[in-house]
Amino acid sequence: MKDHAAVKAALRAMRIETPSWAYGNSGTRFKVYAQAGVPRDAYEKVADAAMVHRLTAAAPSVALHIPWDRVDDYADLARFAADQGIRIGAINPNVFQENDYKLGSVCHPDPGVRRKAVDHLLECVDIMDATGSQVLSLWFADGTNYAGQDSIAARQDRLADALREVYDRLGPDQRMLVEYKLFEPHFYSMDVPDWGTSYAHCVALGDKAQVLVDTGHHAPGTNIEFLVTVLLRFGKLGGFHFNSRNYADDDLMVGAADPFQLFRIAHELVRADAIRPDSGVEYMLDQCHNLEAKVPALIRSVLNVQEAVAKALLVDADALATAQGAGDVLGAHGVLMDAFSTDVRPLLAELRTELGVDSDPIAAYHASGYQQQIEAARTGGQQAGWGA
Ligand code: PSV
Ligand code: MN
Repeated sequence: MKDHAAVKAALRAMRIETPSWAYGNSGTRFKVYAQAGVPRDAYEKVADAAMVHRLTAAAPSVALHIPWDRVDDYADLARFAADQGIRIGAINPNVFQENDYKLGSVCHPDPGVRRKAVDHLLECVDIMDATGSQVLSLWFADGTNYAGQDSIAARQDRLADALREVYDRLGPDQRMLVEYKLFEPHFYSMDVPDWGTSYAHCVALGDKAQVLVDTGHHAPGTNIEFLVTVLLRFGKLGGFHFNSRNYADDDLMVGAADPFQLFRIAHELVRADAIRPDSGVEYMLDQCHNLEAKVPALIRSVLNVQEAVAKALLVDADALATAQGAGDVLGAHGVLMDAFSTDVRPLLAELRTELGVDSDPIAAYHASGYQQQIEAARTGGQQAGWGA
């Protein structure tokens, strides 16, 4: 087992980004349940994200989704974030919520719609410039529902052209991450359905393009730690959208459905020394809290990631290598399971005390009065969300 000081040092450095949209109302296609105190604009979302960071000391940035988080002055929003002790993280363009995008965005058969979509992506690079963000996080809802509906090949060409134009606009310190998703909203073909498609486009584009792995975007049974390992090997793992799923893209709290899977992914990340903030791998959450209160759910999610990573950091790498080299199947598996079975909560509590935050951030949230404060203050106006 690694010594605890080294484990704590690695965890102290690790950064987890929360998504602005997880602070808003969400639900399913059947119903969005509104919650009291939900933010009404990007500033209130940033304030909530800052609260998560104040209590965890581990979530110093918040991702924006445009136009959900449109403001008049992005530099001002970035200043507000800095005043609150956090910064603006990835910028996520939204090219899926307008009627024009029914048949796609950058892959749409109509060049006029493609132009509109690419212009929005370029606008998001301007927002990166204004906020200091270094990550453009791309996800395309593009795809088709029926065989023959459109040319799969032509759509790939259109995708490549659009990505190229946006890639060429990126500054020297900016990157684009290309997220894939097996299905939804389309059910016959998606234009970026898997990590192979994303990887191939990123390789063609160059070093500033990398793959984003959303843990909810795979076929059931996919070995996510395997593809993470391959992407790491080729320097093409740009980051994660962490969440957990039981069925499809459930967007439940990370580590809730399958903590062992999260640990297995974390083990590969630790092995590749990719937990460091300068590793180039972005640790972002992408979740929807349909039933549970948003801010404590995001705190819980940050803690869940830390628990998985702490266990992965505890893996005895020497013992594992020895057992693997000797072909000791049960011994090697046992080394991993020993780490997974360790209760890391005392170690994390100790770390938090050293960092000057409460050893139990969720209890600290409930004791803080913040929830009552936002519920009292955020009345009137339009709550952020998917139509509550
Ligand atoms: C798509 O399902 C996705 O994972 C993308 O990252 C979007 O930006 C996000 O969800 C919207 O909630
Ligand atoms: Mn995602």
